Amino acid sequence: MAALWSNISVALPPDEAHFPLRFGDSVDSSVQELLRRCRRRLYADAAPLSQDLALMNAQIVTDISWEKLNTGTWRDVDKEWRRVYAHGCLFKALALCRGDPSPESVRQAVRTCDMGLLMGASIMDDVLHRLVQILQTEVRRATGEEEAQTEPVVKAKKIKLEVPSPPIIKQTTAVPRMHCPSLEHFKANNLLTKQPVILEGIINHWPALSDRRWSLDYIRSIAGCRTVPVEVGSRYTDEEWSQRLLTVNEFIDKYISVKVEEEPVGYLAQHQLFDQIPELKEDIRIPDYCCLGDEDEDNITINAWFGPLGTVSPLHQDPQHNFLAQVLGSKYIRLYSPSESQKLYPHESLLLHNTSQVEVENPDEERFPEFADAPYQECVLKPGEVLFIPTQHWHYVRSLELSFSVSFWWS
Ligand SMILES: O=C(O)CCC(=O)C(=O)O
Repeated sequence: MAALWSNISVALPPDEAHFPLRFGDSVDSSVQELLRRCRRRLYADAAPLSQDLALMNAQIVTDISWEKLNTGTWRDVDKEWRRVYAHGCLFKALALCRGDPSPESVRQAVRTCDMGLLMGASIMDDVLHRLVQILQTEVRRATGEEEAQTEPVVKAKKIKLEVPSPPIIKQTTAVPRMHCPSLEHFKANNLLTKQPVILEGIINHWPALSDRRWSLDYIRSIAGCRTVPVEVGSRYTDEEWSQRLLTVNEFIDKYISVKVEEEPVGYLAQHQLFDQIPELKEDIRIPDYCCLGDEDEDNITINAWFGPLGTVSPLHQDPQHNFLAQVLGSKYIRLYSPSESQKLYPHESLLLHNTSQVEVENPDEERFPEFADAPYQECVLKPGEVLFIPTQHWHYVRSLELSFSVSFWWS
């Protein structure tokens, strides 16, 4: 474990004088003083009592700043308090790893870094990213040792995937398919005309589909100990829908490795996942066709959609073009042109105005009589296939089995 601290030290400024702690006036001077104390202890000796105090100070900073982050709307949260929170998480994670930390303390430190990454602002050239990578390597090493020491046992929860027969797609409604069209062909026939299409053969070279093929075991090994927000509930329009913070391992154990009817559906639908866990981002590539857009690569939003059989994204539309790439499992997708919006009965509220009130596969014909008249296209998207969803096209998505998709929103 001494090796762990020396690896961590390399990621930190060499001494107190090079460790910046500057905050705006909105941050109380007592909190700034606490942060200075955390810094002092970091470069002082590693005696247990000193570390207990370091942990206590850091905990007070995270508690106070957490209150500030959770008051009012997120938009109005003062960025300085997000910086304070990130610093608090940094000092807390460091205090947890000082001396001879137990594997559980290191796991807790990973969780603390993730909280800082999710809720805090980026600080000190992304120090939390660098720290979490070092800690993750340690968790993997410790987990490997633990597994080697335990007798092999039959895994408690066997993955039970019930694959229903996929819906039959009629020729008249099927989304057309193309194999590796040229950029010019795609631009003329799909982008400019806003026509959906399934692109085949364009992501087979992704490591996620070849030499680092994504599977539950692979995802556990890369991201198992990381804490991520998970959507709980069958769809985001339901009253009881909520978000929870879980590690990827907890998410898999609770929502994926069980029979779907026994548990509420959990969906890891995340805009930040690939920034939070760059190792996963290395397994995918931005489709070349995105270069036809007006914006540069940094403005492309990459989303992860990881969940069990039965996740549903209600019929909705988004303000950008979308390449929805299927990596694991398959999904049933229904598309409606924006010109059909009236027949799709969008919610009245501003917040949900981009979402239809209709349950696509079980519509209430009395409340939504015109829905049945809206023409649509549909498909079953399989691993290695990419669906182009033009901007504002309504889309409904249901996973037919354990599934991981990656979407790219671009303009
Ligand atoms: O895969 C899903 O469940 C939803 C995908 C989606 O809505 C999107 O990429 O915009």
